[in-house]
Amino acid sequence: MAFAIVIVLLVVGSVGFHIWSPWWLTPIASNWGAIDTTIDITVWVTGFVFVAVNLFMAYAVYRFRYSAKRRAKYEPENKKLEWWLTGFTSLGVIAMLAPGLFVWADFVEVPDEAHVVEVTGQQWQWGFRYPGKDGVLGAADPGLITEANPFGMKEDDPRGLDDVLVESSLMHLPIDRPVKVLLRSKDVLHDFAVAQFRVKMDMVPGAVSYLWLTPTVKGTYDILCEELCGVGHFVMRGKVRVEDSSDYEAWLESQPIYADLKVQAQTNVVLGKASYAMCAGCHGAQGEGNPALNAPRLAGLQDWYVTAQLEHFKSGARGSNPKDSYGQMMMPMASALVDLTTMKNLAAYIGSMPIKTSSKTLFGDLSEGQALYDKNCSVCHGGNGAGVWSVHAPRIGGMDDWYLARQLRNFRDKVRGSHPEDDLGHQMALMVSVLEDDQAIEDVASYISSLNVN
Ligand code: HEC
Ligand code: HEC
Ligand SMILES: [Cu+2]
Repeated sequence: MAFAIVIVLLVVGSVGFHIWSPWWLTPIASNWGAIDTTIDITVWVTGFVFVAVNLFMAYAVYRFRYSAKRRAKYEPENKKLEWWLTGFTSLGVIAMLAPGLFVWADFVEVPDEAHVVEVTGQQWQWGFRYPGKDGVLGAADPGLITEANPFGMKEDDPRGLDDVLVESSLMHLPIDRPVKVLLRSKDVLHDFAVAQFRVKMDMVPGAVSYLWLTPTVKGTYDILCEELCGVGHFVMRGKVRVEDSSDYEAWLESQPIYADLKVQAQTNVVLGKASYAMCAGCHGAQGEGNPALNAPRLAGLQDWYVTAQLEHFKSGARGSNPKDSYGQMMMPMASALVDLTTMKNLAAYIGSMPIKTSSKTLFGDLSEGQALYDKNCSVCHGGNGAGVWSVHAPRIGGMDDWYLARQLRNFRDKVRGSHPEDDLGHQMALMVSVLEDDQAIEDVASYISSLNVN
């Protein structure tokens, strides 16, 4: 009897939990309402079967409970009942699967008027490529990827020259226009998923997969990677903004195209050296840094990292936090740099500075620090801290321990990496959570600083 009541409570509880659950589908923002319908059908079919089977079981437990007066009757075959059960089960299975086939047929058949956008996935970032005026993407190949050519563009393909290359995790889409999203991975398996669009698709290295949709509601939605792709999988986050056609066109117009980027990739170290005069007062003539002025060593930093930081200081993505007093010293310096070319020249000069070892100011436990570093940091920053370009992690090995510790505290305290445009800083801030206290920060900073990068 008690058992029968428990089963009934289980059914009532499950149905109640389903109705009052806070975890519902996100509001839909695309044309894929049909996908919700298939999910609803599945919930109705499985829900009905769940309730019916369990209530029947409760009834049977109660109705045929033990009684000394009753004898069991053995009845192995019941043709009629079996026909009914087989029929009902088949109907249920067909009801669950058939609608999905129709939706899938739509999902793989892209309307002719769809415009094309390419999404690239890599450990652990998103990138986007728009075809430009000609409406056609140029040929690209992951084998051609270098620091100067992060999208692996085929140089001699004229169709690629006007391609818009977006190296940020914010994707833009115009509202109410069908779009075919081409999916390309630069390294391992990833999966592009936007819950509000009800779409997801694997990205397979060596292949181009795709999906299509029509965004129907303006707003900004999360892009998640839904394929375990290494230690940084959980920080592989992007956003997609659905906006009016005019806003979208204006944004697209303001983005650099491949032909421009190709020119900018040619840097001039001599011009960079001349601009460096205004930096030397704080960072030292050789980029050796100056602890008294809180200015870190720059010699050893990679040019791509320096350019990115200067852009961030200029835009306020780094340094604008009211608690970031040191970053605020740097902001006006970056603002004085007129354009990206100036920054790239400066970065090229800084990248050419000879690396020196820094002096020791912290005395953390090196073996503790090494254990922390090898386990949590080396995948991105490299075993010896030299930095890894493909994941945008800069050189930290051999750099000033006081500066490293300060940055780690800044990441932890959300002084750095919390600005919405600072994707990489945000990624790093999530990584710092493994360092439990100031002691751990001191240990790991001491260890990193002791690494010999040369
Ligand atoms: C008034 C002193 C001052 C001047 C002048 C100055 N900086 Fe800085 N810079 C700083 C300080 C302080 C920091 C550290 C910010 C922090 O702790 O977040 C910094 C940080 C940086 C960083 C970030 C380093 C890293 O590892 O992330 C770069 C790159 C940089 N400066 C480049 C330059 C360049 C290039 C110039 C010349 C255009 C320049 N700085 C001029 C004070 C200065
Ligand atoms: C998922 C890859 C990843 C992992 C793992 C990672 N980092 Fe980073 N780290 C980055 C990236 C990317 C940046 C550059 C952030 C930026 O561009 O603003 C960075 C920046 C830093 C900086 C600032 C360097 C400077 O010159 O200002 C320090 C210090 C740092 N990381 C230390 C660590 C430590 C210590 C660990 C281990 C606890 C770690 N990182 C783990 C990706 C990673
Ligand atoms: Cu991924």
